[in-house]
Amino acid sequence: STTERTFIAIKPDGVQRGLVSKIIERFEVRGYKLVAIKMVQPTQEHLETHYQDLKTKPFFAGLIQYMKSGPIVAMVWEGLDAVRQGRAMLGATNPLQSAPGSIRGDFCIQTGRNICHGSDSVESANHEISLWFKEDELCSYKHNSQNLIYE
Ligand code: DAT
Ligand code: MG
Repeated sequence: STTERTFIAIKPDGVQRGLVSKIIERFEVRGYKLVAIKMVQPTQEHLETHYQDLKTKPFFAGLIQYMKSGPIVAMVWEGLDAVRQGRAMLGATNPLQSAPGSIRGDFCIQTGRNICHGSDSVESANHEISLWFKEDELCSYKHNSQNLIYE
């Protein structure tokens, strides 16, 4: 449906490297609708909840350390197949496997500094959106271009 939502975040390295506008632009020009955005300095506890499925991985501590090293830009984007297309637009987890033209494939090199996050399923998107945003931070509105982007 055209109201599918995904949680996309620009990680601390993406912010520090000045890639915020470029990453937002990818989603914006494609036609996805921005429904929430904020800059946030996440806490250890919040990040451990966000990445709870990875807590047994050897890289978990380093991942949390990196993710709390500075502010991130948290966003919700809405549109047709937003979760799956969002993942395709970010590229593979390991940037060495991310196709050129994807965000990771164009702007980063190593898995542990891959500049952006995107939900991997509709279920995790809903979970992540409620973890990062309060209900009243999500804006429901009709995109002016709705009838030009969708038939
Ligand atoms: P993704 O971010 O593509 O959903 P993931 O959920 O498997 O990937 O892992 C979350 C993040 O953890 C990933 O963006 C970067 C880090 N990570 C994953 N695998 C890693 C590894 N083998 N070494 C270091 N960091 C890793
Ligand atoms: Mg993931």
